[in-house]
Amino acid sequence: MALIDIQVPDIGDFDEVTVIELLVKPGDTVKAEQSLITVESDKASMEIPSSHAGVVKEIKVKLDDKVKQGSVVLTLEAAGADAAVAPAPAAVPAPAVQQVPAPVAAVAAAPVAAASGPVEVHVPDIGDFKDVSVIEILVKPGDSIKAEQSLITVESDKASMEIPSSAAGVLKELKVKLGDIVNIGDLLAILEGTAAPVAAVAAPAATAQPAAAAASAPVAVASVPAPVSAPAALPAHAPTVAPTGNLPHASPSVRKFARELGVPLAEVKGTGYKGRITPDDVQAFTKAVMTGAIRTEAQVAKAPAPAASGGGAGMDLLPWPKVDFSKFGPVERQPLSRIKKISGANLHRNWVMIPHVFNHDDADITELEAFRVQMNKENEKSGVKLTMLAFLIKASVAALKKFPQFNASLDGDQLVLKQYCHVAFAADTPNGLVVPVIRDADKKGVLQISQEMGELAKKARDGKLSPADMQGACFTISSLGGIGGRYFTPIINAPEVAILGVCKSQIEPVWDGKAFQPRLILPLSLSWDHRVIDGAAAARFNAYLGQILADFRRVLL
Ligand code: CAO
Repeated sequence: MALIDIQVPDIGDFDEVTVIELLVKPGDTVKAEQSLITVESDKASMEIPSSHAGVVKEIKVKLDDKVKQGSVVLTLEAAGADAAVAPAPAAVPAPAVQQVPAPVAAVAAAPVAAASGPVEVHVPDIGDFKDVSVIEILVKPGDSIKAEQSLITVESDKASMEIPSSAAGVLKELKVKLGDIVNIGDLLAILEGTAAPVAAVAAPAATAQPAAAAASAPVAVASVPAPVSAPAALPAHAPTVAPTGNLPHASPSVRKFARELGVPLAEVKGTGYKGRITPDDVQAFTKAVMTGAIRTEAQVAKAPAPAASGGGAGMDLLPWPKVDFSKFGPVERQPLSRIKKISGANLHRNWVMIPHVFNHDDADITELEAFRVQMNKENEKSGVKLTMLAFLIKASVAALKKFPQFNASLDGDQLVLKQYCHVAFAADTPNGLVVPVIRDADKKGVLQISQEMGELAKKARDGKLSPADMQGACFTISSLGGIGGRYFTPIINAPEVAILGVCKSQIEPVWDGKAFQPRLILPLSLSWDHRVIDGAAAARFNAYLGQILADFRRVLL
């Protein structure tokens, strides 16, 4: 198998063109004359075909590279008969657009216009291209046209090109419309006014270009096989779709304009003929990005993952710091537990999406704790221990009944007020945090709640909670009372709208109007969703909770 360098063939007067699309990748099997890359000048885009069949070994160009005749595009491992001719890459077929003259050349070749009166502008020599479609009209009657200004864009199955005016003047009449098929010599437009002889504007170097191109490119365009499917270079794919490696449907000047502005054309919705992207589309896209109405895919990719399935705030945060901790000392890596991964994602979403506010308060539980201790002494033999958390659940139920907006969830623009009262409690387990639910806590006594809590806490520690054990909560309590601390700010367990954090009670001096009394004070921390709950309601909720805990008889009221 011989390795062949596939080079850019004679592309006429195009000195240097930009690689705008790679159509193959290493490992691809290509046929002779199959398009390998698309290149673009400021007036035309064209595909560069392979001179041989074989397997692509290495691509030698990348996007935005400038190439010209003789530049190596890729290395091919030639197949079959091609291998035999491998050493002779000179037999490069002409690129699809090879015989399309540079527009300037076309200007030069056009008849010289009269200095005044109507001037006819015809389709210049566009090489071997026959029956090309008008895909874009770039001017309208009444426009002042400069010599060499592009009038229309035409497209063959391999290239699109802009056809310039051979004279200056005011456009009186356009003789073609979108979708028309045109050929060399067809009347394109009539100008009047200050017509300028084209000889004055034609680039002399370009004058001989069509002929030179034709001469240096004996392989006729006709020998380039028609593409198997839709035109490969300019597919009319939905512009909103992520880039697929195909070019968006836009003329070279529009693409140049987009490049200058840094607009990703693949994301622009074309409103032109057959979905083509117009300069206005590029401008509208730029404006929309600048005003924040839309984000480019690059911006979206840089932003963190959406916080919830319903979309989320894409915050342009800095990437997470990557630190090689071993530089600073020995480390050990442990994978996160399944629970930590799941709860972490939920906590993150809830923290980011819910506007949390925190209220802290104190409850005097002196009498309640004395009652609890006494009850536990009396019921020692029952095996069920009354816990402070069970009292807190029962007290919360009373507060939820009094302030129904705490027993609610947001659903779009609606508040779902729940007629039931399931209360969850956070349980610390060796594998991470879980949140089992006491169902219908409003229908249960503190003893039953204590018992169920004990069972659920055990199940949690044993990793045996079922999904049903952790669903349907209206409100959650997170108690660190058995551990310590004063106050904290628990994260709301969405779609609930509030969570109560409880810390360790301790004896504190409380002024009774005459003297300081030693009282058992329980610190309460309420986190609430400000979209649903107001600060005053939160303060009332906490105060009411405090009153109940101070005198549990109020639960009966
Ligand atoms: N103040 C002072 N002491 C308290 C107290 C409080 N608020 N709450 C409990 N205690 C005491 C109990 O009386 C008990 O003491 P005794 O053994 O002398 O009776 C001791 O602390 C241990 O209580 P406990 O923690 O076993 O029981 P509990 O009912 O208070 O809590 C459970 C059960 C499952 C909630 C708890 O084990 C737990 O997992 N807590 C951690 C929850 C958590 O991680 N929250 C943070 C989540 S982040 O939002």
